[in-house]
Amino acid sequence: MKKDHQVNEESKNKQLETFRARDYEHSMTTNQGLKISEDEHSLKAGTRGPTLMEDFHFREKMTHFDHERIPERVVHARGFAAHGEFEVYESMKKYTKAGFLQEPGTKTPVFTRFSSVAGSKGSAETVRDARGFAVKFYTQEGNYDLVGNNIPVFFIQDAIKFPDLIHAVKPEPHNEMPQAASAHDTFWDFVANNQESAHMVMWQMSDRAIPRSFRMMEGFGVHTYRFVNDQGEAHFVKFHWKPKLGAHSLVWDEAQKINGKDPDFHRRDLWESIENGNFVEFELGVQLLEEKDEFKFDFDILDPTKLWPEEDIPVKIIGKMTLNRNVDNVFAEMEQVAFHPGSVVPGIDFSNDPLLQGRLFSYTDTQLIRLGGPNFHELPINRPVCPFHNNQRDGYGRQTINVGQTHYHNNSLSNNKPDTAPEEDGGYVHYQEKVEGRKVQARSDSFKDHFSQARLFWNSMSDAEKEHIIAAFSFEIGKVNDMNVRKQAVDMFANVDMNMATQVADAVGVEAPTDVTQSSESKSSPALSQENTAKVPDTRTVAVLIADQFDDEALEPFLKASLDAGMTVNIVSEKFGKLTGKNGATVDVDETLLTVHSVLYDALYVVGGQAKQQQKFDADVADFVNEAYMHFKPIGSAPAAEGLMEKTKVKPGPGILMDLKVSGEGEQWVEAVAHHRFWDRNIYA
Ligand code: HDD
Repeated sequence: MKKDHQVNEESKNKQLETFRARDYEHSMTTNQGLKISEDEHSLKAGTRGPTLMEDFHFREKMTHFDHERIPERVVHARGFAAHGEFEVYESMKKYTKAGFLQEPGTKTPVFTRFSSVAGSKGSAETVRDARGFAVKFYTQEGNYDLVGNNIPVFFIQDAIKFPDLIHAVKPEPHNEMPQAASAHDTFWDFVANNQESAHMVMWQMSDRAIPRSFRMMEGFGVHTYRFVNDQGEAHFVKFHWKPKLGAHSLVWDEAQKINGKDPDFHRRDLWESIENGNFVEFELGVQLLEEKDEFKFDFDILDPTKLWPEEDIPVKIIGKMTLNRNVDNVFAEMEQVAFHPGSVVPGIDFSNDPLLQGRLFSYTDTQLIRLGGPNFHELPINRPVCPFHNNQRDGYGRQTINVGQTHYHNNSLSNNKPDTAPEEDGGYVHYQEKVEGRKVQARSDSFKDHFSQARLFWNSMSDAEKEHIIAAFSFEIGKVNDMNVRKQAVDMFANVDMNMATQVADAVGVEAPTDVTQSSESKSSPALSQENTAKVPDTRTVAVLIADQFDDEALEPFLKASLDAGMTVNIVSEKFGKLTGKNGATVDVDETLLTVHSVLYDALYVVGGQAKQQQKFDADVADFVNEAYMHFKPIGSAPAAEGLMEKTKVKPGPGILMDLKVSGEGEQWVEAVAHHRFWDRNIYA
């Protein structure tokens, strides 16, 4: 029986529709369907008397409310998700029999959740942290979950250490501080005493850990997986998601301020992009390795603290994911979605990476407590779009009414149904890797080099990225109270780069490392630097700082060029309402200098004008501009804003477009915005 993989990408949406309830179209009832006549006053013995037990509506409403929280995810509690589809560009038939990867053009519904790792459910979003990147593909052969991060390596090599890592990074147990931050004693104590973390910590201290947007970060499956084709031949594979908008980051000072100005910055960005029709695109890439090449590298391909340099093993782009639909209900969809790296389809298999092996246990286990029992697969968001049948029964919240006398296998009463499927009919058969070995609790010697790739990463960074890493180490280790832990952490990173560690030592007040040998790795991988990423103006946010009697001749062509290039423009003034230009053009104010802040925008255009409170307006605009300047952002100013600009710190230099009167497509402006940040601006001059 051949399956049709040309799935309608709407299949998941259609399935979800059968569960949607539009309460707002109906009268109120109890959960038993009884119409309710009163929802303001509980049933009392007299208007001033006690509430009566028989008020079943009060009891039901209150009981439900009392139980409406579930445990947050033990990690990745703070996140946001969207629906979309995945489309194949190139058949992977040669490598895998996975049905959804066979034919170019095949579309599969997906649900993708991005998250930060350490913070709790209500934490701010632009913290320094890895970001989760979990994709559920609803294929015709069952759900396939690619549960990755925006960093291609991990802190530890063996899953048994995961509880230790997470205990160390989460708020400290005696005072529950700090929230959503790795800048504290226990994290750095863990790092210094578990040096396998070196490579990932380098990424964590880099700009990668403060992404500008969920839409502007890469995703990685991290582990080595296997593709298996219909001949039973296997390739090792690593998965990559490449954002069409490129990988871009915030500045640390900006990230911290955003956490106050808009703690929902990343989810708002994702939500609004989709609402505005700016659908979010990531291309899926694979690195493929023949089995015979398993031992060809100077690292172990099973070690999750190692990446495969793209220059050595190219990333083949095989398809594209487009996120194009926001959820209807955050709890029902995002909170109840259950990902699991063990959810695979025929043609995708595991490797012996000991981190992956442990994850295969942990995810179902965590859902049992988080979602309250073994039937979480029946929740609408988790249901496969293909049928599912087995002899599993009962348990809390069971919804399926399994009909029939038998629920065991083998049986004769039901003709041995549901029966297993042979491989040729789509039955999953584990890859028959030959394994030999003694039962030992040990780490392979091939996993013991912790610093070469940490240095490869360092070697690959631009000067600006290196500066940011040194500043991040200085901040984080500077927040550690125990001087001994500070010293251990600094010493550890002298293995990566002595000069870097010496600068950090100086900043955090410990002695420079002496007895440490820096890694001799001399290679670099240009693909690891965000300097080499895609730079486009699309969806960049621009604030226009403006008041009445503005220069309409400057504004109009500017707006046109910016909007044509796909930017989102906000008119920001001292108060809401309409502004009128010198020549009579009018413009509506979108935000005020009170409701928004410089850190919430990618770029500024200063137009100025006559404000009601001119002095205050000028001072607020100067603050706005100065922040953007210190955050290396593109700033343009209209000729009439010259006086206003003189009140700011801004000096001519990279990304500063004074007297900007856009004409035509405004190439210079568009290019500046696409450039993202001008790191070569000397902000202290
Ligand atoms: Fe994990 C959640 C990614 C190692 C145990 N993990 C979780 C999520 C992501 C990752 C993206 C959030 C899924 C969602 O949005 O619901 N985890 C990773 C990556 C890892 C990794 C890329 C290393 C390569 N994780 C890892 C290990 C263990 C776990 C080694 C335990 C052995 N992870 C969990 C968990 C979570 C989880 C406790 C918490 C909530 C959940 O699973 O559903 O089971």
